[in-house]
Amino acid sequence: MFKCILISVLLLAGSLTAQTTLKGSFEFAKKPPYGAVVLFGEDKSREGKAGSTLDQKDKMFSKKIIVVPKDSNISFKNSDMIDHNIFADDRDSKVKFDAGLVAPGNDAKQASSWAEGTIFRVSCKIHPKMRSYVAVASSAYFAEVEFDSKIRKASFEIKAIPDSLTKVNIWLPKYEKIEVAIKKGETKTVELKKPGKTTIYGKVTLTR
Ligand SMILES: [Cu+2]
Repeated sequence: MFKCILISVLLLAGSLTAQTTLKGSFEFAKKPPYGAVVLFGEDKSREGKAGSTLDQKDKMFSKKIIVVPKDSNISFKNSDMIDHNIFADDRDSKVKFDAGLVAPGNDAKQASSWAEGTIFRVSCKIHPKMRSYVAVASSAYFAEVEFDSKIRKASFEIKAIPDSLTKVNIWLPKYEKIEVAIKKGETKTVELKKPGKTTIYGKVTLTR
């Protein structure tokens, strides 16, 4: 009996230490994009599970970028006192839909059947300045990173990452997708580029 408890405690301690935190920071030379998504793409445990909510308040989307699992849904909520519309007509990803008018206090649900890794822009036809990005990712280990056009720097953290996950994926709208292997105790810096271009727009430093 005692031996059994001792083994359980040891197993529990083992599983606790087999987790790490990823800390990272972005830095851009000029105006940054809206946001970035950093994730451990090997994990797909949220696929088909609970959806994500993107709210609208004060004529703004509540997030600049949002992660939504594949085969789930995204709920566009309206917390303003005025009507909003949500649509996507994204040239790069070919995502196209129009959720119609969303009245104050209501929401519109959109199924997320897009492929893992899809990133697209959503906007409001009534308020052309409103903009946000949706990234389709089913990992439970991710960070939604928002950038301020004036600050040009942002940091993030992903906690309780199992040691079995070794690859970090970094996605930014209109940028080249990055995959980098990182183990416990390592620090790596990666350059941020756009497809077909040699210009370095910024960098991201990761420490695990
Ligand atoms: Cu609007």
